[in-house]
Amino acid sequence: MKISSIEIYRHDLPVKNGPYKMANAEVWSLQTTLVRLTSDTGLSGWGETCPVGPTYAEAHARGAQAALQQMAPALIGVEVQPLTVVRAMNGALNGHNYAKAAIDIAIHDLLGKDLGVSAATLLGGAITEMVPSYYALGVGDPDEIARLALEKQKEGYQRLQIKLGGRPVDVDIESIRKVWQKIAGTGMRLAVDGNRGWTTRDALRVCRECPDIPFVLEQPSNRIEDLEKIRPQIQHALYMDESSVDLATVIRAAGTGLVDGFGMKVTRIGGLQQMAAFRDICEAVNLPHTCDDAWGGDIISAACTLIAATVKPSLLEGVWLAAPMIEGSYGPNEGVRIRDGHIRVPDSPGLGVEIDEIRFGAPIAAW
Ligand code: 0XW
Ligand code: MG
Repeated sequence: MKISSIEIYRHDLPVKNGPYKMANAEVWSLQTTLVRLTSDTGLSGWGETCPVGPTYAEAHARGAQAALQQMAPALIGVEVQPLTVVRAMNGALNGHNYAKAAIDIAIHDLLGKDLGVSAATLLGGAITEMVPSYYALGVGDPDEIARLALEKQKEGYQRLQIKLGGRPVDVDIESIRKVWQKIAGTGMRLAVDGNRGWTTRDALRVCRECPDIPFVLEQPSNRIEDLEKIRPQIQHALYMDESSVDLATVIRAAGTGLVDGFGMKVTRIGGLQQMAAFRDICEAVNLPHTCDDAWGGDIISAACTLIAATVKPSLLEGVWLAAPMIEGSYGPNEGVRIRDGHIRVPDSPGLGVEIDEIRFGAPIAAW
C-alpha cells in the first residue's frame, strides 16, 4: 500500500474562556494544520500539528504548512510504513519535527485502518482502557489559581501543573504556596512549569523558598545549560519539556542524569514513531513522562491518548489535552474527552477519530 495523494488543510481553534497564558505565550486562538493521506487502496489517514502560537517553541503554524509542502512531493508513492515514511521525510527536509509529526500521525491512522487495528496496537499495544489526564492552570492571580486547583482536585484530577513565569518571582512563589495549601494531603501531584521563563536565579529561589512542597520543577529556564546549572543546586525533581526537541537530546538528558522525567509532546519529537522510541528510552532508565502536545484538536488528542495507553502506568505522568479549551469536534460525534480527570482510549481502527472534512474548507495545498 502506497501514499497516492496528500492534502493539507488549515483550521482555526479559538481558545474557550481565553486567553491561555504561559510565561512566553498568551493565546486567544490557534491555527491548526491537518493532513489527509490517501492510499492507492482508497483509504484515508489524518494527521495534525498545532503549535501553541509562534513564541512557545521554535514552531509556528505557517512553518508547519511550508515544511509539509516541501516534503509532500517526495512522499507520493512511498510505502505506508511508519519507519519508511520517517526516512523519506528526513531525506526531503532536515529538522521540522513538528511538521513531520502530522504525516507520521496520518500514517498510523491509515495503516491501522488498513489492518483493522488501533494505532495503539501498531505502537506496541494498549495496556489500559483509561489513561489519567492532568490539568494545566495558566499564569494567573495566586488566589484564583489556588481556587481552581481545588476545583480540579474535586473533578477527579490526580495531577496538576501550574504555569509560572513572566512576572515577579515573588508572585509565583505565592501562587505555589497557595495552591499547595489547598491540595496538600489530597494525594494530588504538582508540577510547577516555568515554560523556559525564569532566570536560573529565579528558579533557584523558587526551590529554596519552597523546600517543604514536593513539586516537580518543569523546564524552569530556556537552555539545557541552564538546567545543568540548576540541577546540582536543587532538591526538587527536575523535568525537561521544551528543550527535549529530539531523541538525541532525550538520550543525552536521560543518560547524563540531567533530569528526573520529561514533559513530552508528540509533535515536538516528530510523531508517534519517535514517541514510541522515546517511551522505550524512558522505560529503560525508569524515567516518568507525560504524553502531551502543545495544542491541537481531536486528532492530536487521540494520538496523545493512544501512545499513553502503551506506556508503563507507573511511568505515565498523565495526558494533557487542549479539548477542555476547544469548542466542537472534527466529526459528527464527540472526540476524545476528559471525564473525571481520565480519558477513555479509542479502540476503533487507526486513531479512532471520525473526521468531517467539510469543517476544514478547501485544502490549502494538494498533491
Ligand atoms: C500543558 N502543556 C502540555 C500544554 C501547553 O501548551 C504547554 C504545556 C506544557 O507542559 O508546557
Ligand atoms: Mg511544560
